[in-house]
Amino acid sequence: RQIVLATHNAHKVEEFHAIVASTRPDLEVIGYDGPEPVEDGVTFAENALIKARAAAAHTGLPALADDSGICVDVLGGSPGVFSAYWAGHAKDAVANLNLLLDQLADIRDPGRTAQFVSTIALVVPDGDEHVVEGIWPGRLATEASGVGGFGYDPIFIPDEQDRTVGEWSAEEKNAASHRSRAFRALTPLLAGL
Ligand code: ITT
Repeated sequence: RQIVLATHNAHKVEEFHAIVASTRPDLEVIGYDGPEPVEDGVTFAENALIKARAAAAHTGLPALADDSGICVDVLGGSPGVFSAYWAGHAKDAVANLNLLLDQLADIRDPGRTAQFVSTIALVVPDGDEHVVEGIWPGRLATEASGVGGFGYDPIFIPDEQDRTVGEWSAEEKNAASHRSRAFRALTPLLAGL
């Protein structure tokens, strides 16, 4: 069964391929290079639905989209839906995480708590729509470390861990991440596909 993955983020593509291969190897995940809709939702769920609806309409296939980000408690949940552009319009991951480190420069543990959130929308062309969420709680490190993953991974330390996700292998991240948690929540809804 084919399913289209509505993302232009190569890191998400790689992670979804690995997560789907280990849980639903019968699903064939197809990339999406059609028009990119304007993501003007104010929640992860709205943006995930905008992306999945556009891909389902364009391809005629069931479509998955992930809208995700990091939510820092002391910042009231920011960067949240603005995670990709936190330091400006260019999607500059290093500038984004450096700005976040600066914003938390005066905050010590236990005040550095944060969570990664992944919201996945599934849109089936006949009209069925589902939204699920995966949350990965942790805290922000005081400096970046590691070259694994992408985005804020080099400054995020999951609960009960002492290394940033930047220092984890892809397999370790995919077994524990917000994205894999969201995908697990989606599994029963994929059963009919
Ligand atoms: P698409 O919209 O094409 O899927 P995007 O990167 O623009 O790609 P989002 O709008 O969902 O996707 O922004 C997600 C941002 O949140 C991403 O650019 C990172 O800054 C951050 N993020 C999400 N998941 C992450 C992860 O697993 N590790 C590190 N940072 C992550």
